[in-house]
Amino acid sequence: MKLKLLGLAALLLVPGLAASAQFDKAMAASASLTALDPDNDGTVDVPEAKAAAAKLFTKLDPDNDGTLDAKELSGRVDEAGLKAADPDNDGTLDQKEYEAIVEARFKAADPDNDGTLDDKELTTDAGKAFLLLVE
Ligand SMILES: [Ca+2]
Ligand SMILES: [Ca+2]
Ligand SMILES: [Ca+2]
Repeated sequence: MKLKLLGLAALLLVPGLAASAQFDKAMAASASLTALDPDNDGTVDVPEAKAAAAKLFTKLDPDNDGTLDAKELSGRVDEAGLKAADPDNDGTLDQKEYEAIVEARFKAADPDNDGTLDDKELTTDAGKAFLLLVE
């Protein structure tokens, strides 16, 4: 059910770029990219990143209290990162705070600034840091 929803959201949000070059790119995509790219255009855009992050957030939050503490984050966000992303300073991240880190890492991993991450961008250090939060 969730997957269906994600697909629908992607359909609504992705502009009609139906180039065969993109299809080729998608065919050569890594497993990470494939999982993050429900619309199969060969790149991860912000809505796709947020959808994946929301899914992982739920998975990381077994006590279901709507926040992630350092233990639940298990190294995905280090102590300094947690502090920086936690303005209310309660030692946990709620989904919005988590999303903010995802967006920051997305931007850091997108040096060409086209608003999408391709397979190559995902393999950089910044790309890997981003992947930690979404898969
Ligand atoms: Ca995509
Ligand atoms: Ca929790
Ligand atoms: Ca890019």
